[in-house]
Amino acid sequence: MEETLTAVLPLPEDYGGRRRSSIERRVQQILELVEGKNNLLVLMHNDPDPDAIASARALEELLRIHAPATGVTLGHGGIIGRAENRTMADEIVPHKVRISQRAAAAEMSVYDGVMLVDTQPVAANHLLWSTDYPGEEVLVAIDHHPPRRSQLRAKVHDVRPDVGASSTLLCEYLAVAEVPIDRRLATALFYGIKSDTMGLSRQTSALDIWAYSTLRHLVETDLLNRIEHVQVPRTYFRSISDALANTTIYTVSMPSAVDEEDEEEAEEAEEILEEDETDGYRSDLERFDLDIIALSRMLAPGSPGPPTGLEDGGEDADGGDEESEEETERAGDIAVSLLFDMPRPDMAAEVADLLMRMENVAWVVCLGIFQDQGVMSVRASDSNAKAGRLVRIIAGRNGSAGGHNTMAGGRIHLPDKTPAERIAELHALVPRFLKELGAGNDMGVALLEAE
Ligand SMILES: [Mn+2]
Repeated sequence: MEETLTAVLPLPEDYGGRRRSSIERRVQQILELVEGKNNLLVLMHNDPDPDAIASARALEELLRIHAPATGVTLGHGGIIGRAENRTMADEIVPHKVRISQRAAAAEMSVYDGVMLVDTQPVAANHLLWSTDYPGEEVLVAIDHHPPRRSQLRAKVHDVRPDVGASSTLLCEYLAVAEVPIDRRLATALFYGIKSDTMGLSRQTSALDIWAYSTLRHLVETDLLNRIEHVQVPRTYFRSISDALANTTIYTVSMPSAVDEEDEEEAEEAEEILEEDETDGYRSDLERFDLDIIALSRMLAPGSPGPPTGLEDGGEDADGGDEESEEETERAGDIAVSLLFDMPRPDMAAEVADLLMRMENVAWVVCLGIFQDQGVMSVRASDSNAKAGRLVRIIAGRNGSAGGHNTMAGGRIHLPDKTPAERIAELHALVPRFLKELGAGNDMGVALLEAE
């Protein structure tokens, strides 16, 4: 009987009427957009993670309840690699389809509408990027990644970078639209938020705390355990062992080390950032997050205090004012891991998360090769760090990158290169990262040989 329990998520008690009607309006818009559509594609980003999977399933449920005549397909490009994510996909979205990069253009013509979750039209990490599908035709984009400077917007475009997970946004939609959710979906959304925010420890807003605490009572514990503690093949440990053997620890000597930055390179970087950087766009919904800070404290007395990113009064995190610059220069260790020939593209992110557990670590940079691409995964411990900005500088014009202050990723395209040349390219990235992080002169010490 427990398994079939369903519930409409209760909204926060002081959830404002304006806020509610704003979400209601968006739901209404979505329903108008899908009217008469028979074959919609809800598209996750490539190499979907738990947040993308849960968000896709939640949007499907919203449509199933409110637009039952609409056919919906859940799809993604890339590979679901991490064992936890594969298990989650098998349990939560066994009906999803994988669309190959090569067939993307042809396959896209089958659908009469596309919605993006956990990504947005201008991002390079989804299949539309490799087709000529017009981004402004995307019906819906619900995402929490910092937006790029672009006019490209979905028809219903809800992008809130202060929120820790797209699953949180979907919880808000489901609650406002009074869609009852079962324990499986609750578990999926809970794990989506948990994994994107590392259990509310990074990039967390008041809305995340609300969703997390509300979902917690509905979680199917067995299912969550099956996903979170899935067993892995022996080869997994070899990959981790190789990664650790190729990890070097560098130390930021002095905060002033960044002064040595080469002027020319800095100018080039600024140019790239001007094209790509977050433009500080804020959804009109975000400011309402302030309304429920008090509530969130009540809900989660053991939570890590007021969510970061809200105290700055809504200033753009990339504003670069002197004070916060100084705070970010706090010294700490930099762990750099090189992963040659990764079995799957999300290996770099997994190793990066693991290395973040190291004492005194300020930055983790994992660089790997998957097929003909260099994969970068960066983590920072300081919530004011600019990890997204860092990977955009490094990726430059020869790649794609994006992310938040504390977590970011990117790809560098390395076609027409021999395996040895790809490895050389990867090695060449290390001094560039170290220079940006103020450790350009440090020789480093191997992790497994360090004290
Ligand atoms: Mn996400």
